[in-house]
Amino acid sequence: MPTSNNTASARTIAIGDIHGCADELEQLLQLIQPTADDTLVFLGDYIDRGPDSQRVINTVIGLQETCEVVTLVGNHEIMLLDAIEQPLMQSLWLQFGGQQTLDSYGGDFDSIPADHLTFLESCQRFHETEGHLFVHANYLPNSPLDQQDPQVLLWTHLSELQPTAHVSGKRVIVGHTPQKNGKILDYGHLVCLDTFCFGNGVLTGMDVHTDQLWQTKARN
Ligand SMILES: [Mn+2]
Repeated sequence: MPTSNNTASARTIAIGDIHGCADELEQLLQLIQPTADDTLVFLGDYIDRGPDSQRVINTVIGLQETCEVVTLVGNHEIMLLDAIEQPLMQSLWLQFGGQQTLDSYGGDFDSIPADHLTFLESCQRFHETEGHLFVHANYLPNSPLDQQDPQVLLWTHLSELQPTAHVSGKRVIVGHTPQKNGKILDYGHLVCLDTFCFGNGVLTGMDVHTDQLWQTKARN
C-alpha cells in the first residue's frame, strides 16, 4: 500500500480563518468532499466573533475520521487558553470575540468540554511540507519555523510586516490578516487565505498544489 500522501489524487488543502462560521465551514467541506487521501491544513482562528465556535470545533474534530487533518493554532485559541489559565486575561479575550465563543458553549468556561480543550491544546504553531510552510499570521524570512518569534507567527498583521520570500524557498500560506474584499492575497512567495468570513466576506480553501480555490458565504 502506498502511503496516502504519495497517491496521485492526494490533495493538500489549506483553509483560512473560520471564526465561528460553522455554516460556511460545512458548506466548504461539501464542496471539497475530502477523502482519506487528502490533507486539510487549518490555519487557526477556529473560534471567536462568529456565531457558532462550538460547532466549528466539533466539525474539525469529526473530520479526523475522514482525512488527514493538520490544525494550526491562531491567536484566538491562545487567548482562550490563556483566559482559562489566568482569570485576569478573561476580559481581554471576551472583548476580542470570546463572548460569542462562550455563548456558543452555553455561557461559562465550565461548559467547554474536555475534548475541545484537548483539541485546542494540540494545535501546532506551524506545519512544513516539501514545498510549503503554513503558519497562522506571519514569519521572519531568515529564520526556520521552529525558531520564529511566537508574536510574529501568531499576531503580526501583514500590514505591519510584509516579509520577503522565506529562506527555505518554500511558499508560505497564512491567515490572520483579513482580506475584506473576499479575495485571497497572493504575493507569489506568500499567500493569505483569511477572507473575512466572520464579517461580510467568505471562507476560503485552497489546494496548494493546483491553486484551486473554494469559497463559501452563508446566506444573510
Ligand atoms: Mn488571527
